[in-house]
Amino acid sequence: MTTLADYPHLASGKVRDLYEVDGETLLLVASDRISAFDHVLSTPIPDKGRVLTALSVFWFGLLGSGPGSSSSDAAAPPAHHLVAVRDERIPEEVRGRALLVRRLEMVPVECVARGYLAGSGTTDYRRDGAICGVPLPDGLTEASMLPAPIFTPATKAAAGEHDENVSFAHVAEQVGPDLAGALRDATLSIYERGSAYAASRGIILADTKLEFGVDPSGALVLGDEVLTPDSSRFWPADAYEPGVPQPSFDKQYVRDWLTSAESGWDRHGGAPPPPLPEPVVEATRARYIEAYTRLTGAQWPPPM
Ligand code: PZK
Repeated sequence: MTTLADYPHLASGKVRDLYEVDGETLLLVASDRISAFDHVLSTPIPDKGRVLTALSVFWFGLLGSGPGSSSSDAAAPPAHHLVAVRDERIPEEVRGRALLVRRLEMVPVECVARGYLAGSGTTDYRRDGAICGVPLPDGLTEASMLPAPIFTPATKAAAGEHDENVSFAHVAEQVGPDLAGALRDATLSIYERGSAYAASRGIILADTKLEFGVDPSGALVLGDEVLTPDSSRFWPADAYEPGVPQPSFDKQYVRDWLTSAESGWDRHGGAPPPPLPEPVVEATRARYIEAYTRLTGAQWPPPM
């Protein structure tokens, strides 16, 4: 029997953990932890790790081109790193919320595509009239649709810091112009496919962050989790209203409660957030499951 303790721990993010299975293979484990306002909350959301993992698997399938596929066809999406989600090598304790993936040489660029104005994009637009050096027309407002999707890369910050938006020229200096161009093309192509599909299911994919790696043959490969609520902004299309911040599909109950008088928490006061009340946990869990069922059209839970 395999247990997680059999695998060397490589890294942990706020809500995910990475282990080494062998020289070519890693295990990417999604926890039930949730973050809000830059804090990891002390209360887990049951099934969140399984929902995000199942969504990633769904998107890898929809985007196509798994390991072994050729990238010589210019129209084809890049290969992805997913090897298996049901496999003997996945310990039972994390089965359903872990991806077995091909080990890559990761490219140290956060590859963001934006179709709408939100978050740091809004901040940068108001200050510069541009995001990551990409000029935008006057007159846009919070949550506006952009004239066309844009590539807005960022460099991964140290723990506790925010990623820093950078220009395409900066990425080209960092990784070379050919790889920079390939990252931009792949990011925009995945955003176009993903957002078109999400729109058909009543969900606006406002933006998304992707990570890529390079395999031993030098091919660009899509890594990490893809098009999940933790890496993307999902907005319910039927409530879309430019001019105001859009409610988050998944975390809005958490944010609303944490900023309400009832929580007693001051998000700027430096103290950790309090535990979530059970109704907020349950409503949030239901939202994650709804994101999965709405996007995939499948039932929850997926067959294991
Ligand atoms: C890799 N991360 C980010 C994710 C963490 C850190 N296929 C791959 N090959 C090699 N390295 C990575 C991947 C992927 N995906 C991903 N860091 C390295 C990350 C989750 C938890 F701590």
